Amino acid sequence: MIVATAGHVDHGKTTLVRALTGVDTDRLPEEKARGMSIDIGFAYADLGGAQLVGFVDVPGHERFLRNMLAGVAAIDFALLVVAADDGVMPQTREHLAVLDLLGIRLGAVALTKADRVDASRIAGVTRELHALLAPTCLRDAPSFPLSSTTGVGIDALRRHLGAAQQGRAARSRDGNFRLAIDRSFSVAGAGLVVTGAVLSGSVQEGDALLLSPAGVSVRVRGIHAQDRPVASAGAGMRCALNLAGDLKRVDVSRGDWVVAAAAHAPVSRIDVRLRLLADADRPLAHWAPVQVHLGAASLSANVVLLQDRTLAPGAQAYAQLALERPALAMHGDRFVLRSQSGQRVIGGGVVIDTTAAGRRIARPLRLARLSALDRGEVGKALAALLEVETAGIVLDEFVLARNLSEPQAASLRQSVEMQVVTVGGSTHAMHSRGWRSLQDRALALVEAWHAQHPDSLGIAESLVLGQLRGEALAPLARAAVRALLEQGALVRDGLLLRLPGHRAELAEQDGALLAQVVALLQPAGLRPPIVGELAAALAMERAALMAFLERIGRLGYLEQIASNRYFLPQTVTALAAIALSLAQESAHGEFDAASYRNRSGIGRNLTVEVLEYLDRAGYTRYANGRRRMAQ
Ligand SMILES: Nc1nc2c(ncn2[C@@H]2O[C@H](COP(=O)(O)OP(=O)(O)OP(=O)(O)O)[C@@H](O)[C@H]2O)c(=O)[nH]1
Ligand SMILES: [Mg+2]
Repeated sequence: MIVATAGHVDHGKTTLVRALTGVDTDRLPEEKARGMSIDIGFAYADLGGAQLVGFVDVPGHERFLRNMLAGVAAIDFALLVVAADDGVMPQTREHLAVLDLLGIRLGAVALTKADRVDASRIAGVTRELHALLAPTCLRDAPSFPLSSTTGVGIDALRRHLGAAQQGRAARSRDGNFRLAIDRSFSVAGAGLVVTGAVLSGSVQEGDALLLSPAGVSVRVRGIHAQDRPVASAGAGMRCALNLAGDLKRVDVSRGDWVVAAAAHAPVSRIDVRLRLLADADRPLAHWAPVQVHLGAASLSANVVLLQDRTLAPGAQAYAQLALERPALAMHGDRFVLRSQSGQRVIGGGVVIDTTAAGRRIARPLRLARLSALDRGEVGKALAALLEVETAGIVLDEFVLARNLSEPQAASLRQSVEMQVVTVGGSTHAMHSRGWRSLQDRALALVEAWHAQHPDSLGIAESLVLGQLRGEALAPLARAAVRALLEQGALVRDGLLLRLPGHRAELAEQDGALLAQVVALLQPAGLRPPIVGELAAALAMERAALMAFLERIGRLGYLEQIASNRYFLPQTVTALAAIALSLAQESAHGEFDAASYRNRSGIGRNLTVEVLEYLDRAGYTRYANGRRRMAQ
């Protein structure tokens, strides 16, 4: 468990932490000289639980609010410190607002300096605090009148903290590891050490992680968790990690992260639910400049209001944060906003979506997405998102944004009514209803083609996929066609799709001439004769034969490879299969023209024509002298 102090300057936070733990968290010479905390300090105490309780002592002075915010980013328990003589002061309110924006429900009030006042004053301040806490997440926090100088009341608070630690359910270690760095330093002989709170997941000695957002690979040489050397640690602990790696040119500082590789996804726009504090001076305007505190990071940003033109004090709305530089954020992360002019806390909220914020999406769809994703229960959120995103979603993005573990993702796949399609390592999903209508639509397209072109063998697959593109993400559209082929609801002939019952009806003369052409093409295998040779063999005018081939080609009986070459559909299929097997055999899924020529044996010139045709037909993709399969 991690406990953080909060409260007005000089109200006795540091003295109380020392009374509870024996540790003076004011370590900087300047802090000692001024008798005032400047940066966050750390201490640990054994309160009878399996682990030590970690304390983060924050500075109360308004000038060091930024440090306070870095300290409370990932705490479990808030210890609001109020001096009984002073009572509620500005930073009492401001720190309480921060704790409320962060959604911290577990906490207690320490009424310090009780030795300086009488019982009626204690009762008065307690009443005032009760009213102050009532509208916040901390409304149930009990008060402990105490004196850190005489020691009266300290034991009662210590017992309460111990009981809170034991009564608290252990945090889940599911999901990717994320540690928000609040300090970083070099230790002679050991190298780089970073400390911070673990927001999610777990870490073991030897793990390969990334410094983020820089994206530098590191390895974990050693771990201290809650002040003790350990082999592994997880969410809800403060950790010090000794990191190895190529760190000479990296500048690691507060606000950076150490994360599992999968969680390294910096974004410069985040969609959020934002609340402006009721006591904010003025409404928040569109594009207002703000300071965003996220994890231990602090960044400049502008607020893009997605609903009304302004946000009134006390109101809540969906908005987008346009960050000055890329940062890490995940669904459910809390943030606090300060005004850039006054430096006051003005609001904060919850990260809802990091996956679509950078994309251009019409505002109504964005808002619909946000209210879908804003549902707490993950299955409900996914189901609602699939209703909104009728063309389907990249399921991997959803799983990552929620930081779900593999078993959690698997059970999600079971519980939500959707079609999941995995191609080439990425997973897409679509509502089951949408999946069925996508298939119906594909069938309807083929049927309509047959009705309009009774003499055509079928419709080009690329044409069907092109028509489906507006209704489904490309991998889902391709999968829908593939499913219909597997079910036998569609048949593929070369590059064409047709219904199994469809029989093309050619005029008698055309049928006879086609049979003669097929008889010449078939025995030639992968190197069929060119149009001039066919015309000579058939004793026909080249122009007349050309006109016939063009017409019959459009109907799908033959495929035009180059200006003077028509191939049988099955020849095209065989040529494409050679490309596929070359790509599959190579380590990087690529091949060059020379290896295609060797494998096919069709000679250099024809190889060029065939490969260019395969590019055009959408089978292969050319880049830098090599080709890979397009799908
Ligand atoms: N009489 C009395 N004095 C106290 C008590 N607690 C703290 N003090 C005194 O109050 C002064 C401020 O205490 P700190 O613990 O430094 O206050 P703080 O909240 O940490 O201050 P910042 O970190 O600067 O916000 C010190 O002189 C303490 O000795 C108490 O319970 N009784
Ligand atoms: Mg202090």
